[in-house]
Amino acid sequence: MEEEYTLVFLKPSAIKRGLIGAILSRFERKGLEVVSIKSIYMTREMAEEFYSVHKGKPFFEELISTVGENKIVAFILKGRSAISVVRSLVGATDPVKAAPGTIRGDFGLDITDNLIHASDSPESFRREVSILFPEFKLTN
Ligand code: 3AN
Repeated sequence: MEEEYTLVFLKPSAIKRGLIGAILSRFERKGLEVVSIKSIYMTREMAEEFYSVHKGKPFFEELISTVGENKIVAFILKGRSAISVVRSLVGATDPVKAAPGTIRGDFGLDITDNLIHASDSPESFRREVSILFPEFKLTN
């Protein structure tokens, strides 16, 4: 598998708990390159667009209020099979079920406020990057 890009963002609760360094260091230790990093205010509109595939689901409102109208830290990572590597470091959606040693398994408990988002496919990466890093070009 060629080098690929993935997008990660830390949800507001991870920032409030002071977990930026602890989480980022796991990706760096693994050997992923931090291509870009930013701290941004995610508006409700951005959150609704970002999570539009979940619109209509019972947890949608809670999800939007968990991440919207608040500061997030987003980064673009690059490396061999970066999308699947990052998703395994992140762990299962429900932190109760996430394996110990994963980010959600070690730091989380709430299913909606599960600390971190990571792209699940190259298509998702392209869509997500256009929302959070509209200036990003694949030549980076
Ligand atoms: P993941 O972030 O593990 O890829 P997705 O894409 O299925 O999970 O869901 C996006 C976000 O929606 C999750 N990070 C979580 O915040 C929330 N979510 C997903 N499934 C549930 C659920 N069953 N109950 C509550 N919140 C959920």
